[in-house]
Amino acid sequence: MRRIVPTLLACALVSALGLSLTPPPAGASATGAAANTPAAVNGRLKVCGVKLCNQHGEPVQLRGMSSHGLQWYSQCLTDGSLDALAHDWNADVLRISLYVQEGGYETDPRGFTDRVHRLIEMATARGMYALVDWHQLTPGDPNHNLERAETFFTEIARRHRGRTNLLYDIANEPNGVGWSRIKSYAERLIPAIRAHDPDTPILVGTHGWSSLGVSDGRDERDVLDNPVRADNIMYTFHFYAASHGQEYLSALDRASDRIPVFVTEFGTQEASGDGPDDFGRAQQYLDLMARKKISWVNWNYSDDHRSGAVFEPGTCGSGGPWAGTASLKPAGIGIRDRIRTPDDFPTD
Ligand code: IDC
Repeated sequence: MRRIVPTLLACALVSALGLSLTPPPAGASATGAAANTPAAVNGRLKVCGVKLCNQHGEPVQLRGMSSHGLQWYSQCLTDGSLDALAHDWNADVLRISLYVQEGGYETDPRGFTDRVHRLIEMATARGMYALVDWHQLTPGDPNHNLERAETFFTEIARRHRGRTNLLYDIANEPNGVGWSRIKSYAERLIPAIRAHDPDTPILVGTHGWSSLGVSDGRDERDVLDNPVRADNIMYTFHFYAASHGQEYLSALDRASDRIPVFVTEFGTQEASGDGPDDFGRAQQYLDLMARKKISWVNWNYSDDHRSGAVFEPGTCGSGGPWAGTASLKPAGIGIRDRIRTPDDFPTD
């Protein structure tokens, strides 16, 4: 509500004064975002040193949710569920998780690209950032999907380049492949995107399932020694609190002093996205990310049976209830509480 009220007041004022509503309409920016929302307050994001900065050049931390795979859980992404995400959870960002394999993009490029267009519009209408996630996973070498990624991101970049509320995640979780192969993938794909959209920050997955190499017995030095040659990029880090302990936490802490890091996926449970939650360990990560303004996205906004899906099974099929905690699993209750805490978005 606190984000909606000023919009309604502004609309009432405008109509009381008989002002013209075009263009842009009251309560919306030129990009179509609602006023007084995370996307309107912060505007276009830009990587500044090792932080993510808003349009005022100030570091910000975004917090939000990832969808589950669009090929499985599109029914959890409705007007009602996204209203709840934006206005009840107060999320800043929706990660749109487009699997490439496993029945995803490769089976119907046109249909899935259109679905992503629509979800970008739905996130935008609610004042959230839209994080477009190219969810390659198996095979783990992102080069396997390079041509598909060029086709997909070219269309996304051409269509949405005027928006200021986008982020691109070009490789969800590279695995079974060394850092240098991921770097060369990024250095081929990034220019293809930049040709159409020079300004949107681009997030690059790291080796070992986006663990900065830790899951492969390596670490962030591979990236530090051989960074991607591109501006306005960040590196991604994923963790699952019940599986990934101090070694991962320390790597995130060290790396985020040296390179821009965005946690595009994490869970409070095991790496399977299931099993018992470890809220104590998760809290250590959340505290670290708050202190260093590391943006994060939690997995996932669906009613899958696994413990990491925030809704109880059956919620999406019955259309909610979306707001409040009635339909939430324990992980969902915890993560909603955390996302709802006030944002700290400096404006000068
Ligand atoms: C899991 C889903 C599960 C699905 C599986 C298929 O929870 O329903 O069957 O993917 O690949 C990741 C991946 C993410 C995983 C998630 C949980 O990015 O796709 O989702 N996870 O295992 N990395 C670490 C954990």
